[in-house]
Amino acid sequence: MIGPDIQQAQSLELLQRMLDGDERALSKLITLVEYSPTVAAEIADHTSRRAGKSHRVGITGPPGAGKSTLVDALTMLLRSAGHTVAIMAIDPTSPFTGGAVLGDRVRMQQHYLDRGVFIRSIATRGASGGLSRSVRDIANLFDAFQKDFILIETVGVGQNEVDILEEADTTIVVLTPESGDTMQAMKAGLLEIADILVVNKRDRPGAEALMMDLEGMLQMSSRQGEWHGDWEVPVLSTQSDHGVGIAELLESIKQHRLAITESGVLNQIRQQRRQAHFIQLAVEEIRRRLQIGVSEMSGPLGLLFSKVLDGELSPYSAALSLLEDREALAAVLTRR
Ligand SMILES: Nc1nc2c(ncn2[C@@H]2O[C@H](COP(=O)(O)OP(=O)(O)O)[C@@H](O)[C@H]2O)c(=O)[nH]1
Ligand SMILES: [Mg+2]
Repeated sequence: MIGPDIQQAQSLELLQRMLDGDERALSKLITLVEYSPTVAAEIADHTSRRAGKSHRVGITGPPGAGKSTLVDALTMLLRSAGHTVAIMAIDPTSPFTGGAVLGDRVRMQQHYLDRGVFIRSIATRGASGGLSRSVRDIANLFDAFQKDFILIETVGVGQNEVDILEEADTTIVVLTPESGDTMQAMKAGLLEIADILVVNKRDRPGAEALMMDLEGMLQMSSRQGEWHGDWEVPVLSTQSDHGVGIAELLESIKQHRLAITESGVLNQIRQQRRQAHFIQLAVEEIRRRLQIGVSEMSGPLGLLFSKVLDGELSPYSAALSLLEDREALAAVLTRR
């Protein structure tokens, strides 16, 4: 067990080395940040001042749709255009999908030899303080490290994915002509969050029909709103394992970035993200302090809380009177 002071000194030293361009320091820092929200908090001021340059691209879609293959092809193209890339692969810890991850690793191995690419897997389980917390903090590290593009590949389709994709500036939803995908993605609300729709495996039968279905769904969907500016979601097709359609995809990503930058939407989503993050952290901290206060059962809060336990006060009115009782509230909030 390392003491908190040593840990803090260590993380600040690693941070300095990382900011000087040391990839090994970046790697160690990611591990620290992933497992310790405290470390993440300690370095956050330093990283957030330097963040904002990277473009964050989220790639989601059902397992087997070809997300990893697509990320791979996109990375090669980005590298050949001289951009630096960081890849965050959300690793499922489920035994059912474990095999696919191994395949991803082998394929992505080629990029490990390339210093312009940094690859990191993030476990879906074990991340302290939640997966979205880790993704956000690690993306900020990549950003501070001045990567041009951060590609975030999620595992599948679900609420977890939607939460993670809050971090993305551009969200790509990958589907295939294979049956079942589309309905599942629709149910998970993926069409609502897509900035670019990709039909991968266009060499397979049904690709054209799927593209037309998607076009139709987009026309009917309610997603056109101020949030997305006047960006029109394109439906593209790719054959990722042969690099087909990837140049068009990259062009579309760049156009989306340009559109949201010029319309001010990028700035707006980044501010909303910071606001949501601020509220979330404040609420978590207040909850933590309140919990300590409640468990100690002393002072004005203890008095109030014992009335709740006895049934003399309902939790409703106790909660409201706590907020109106300055003394009790101060006793809670100033606790550490
Ligand atoms: N036929 C065909 N197969 C593809 C294409 N893209 C990827 N694949 C294959 O689909 C399988 C799943 O791909 P993967 O990238 O691991 O999917 P992920 O689970 O979404 O990350 C792999 O065997 C790929 O080689 C494509 O465009 N056409
Ligand atoms: Mg994958």
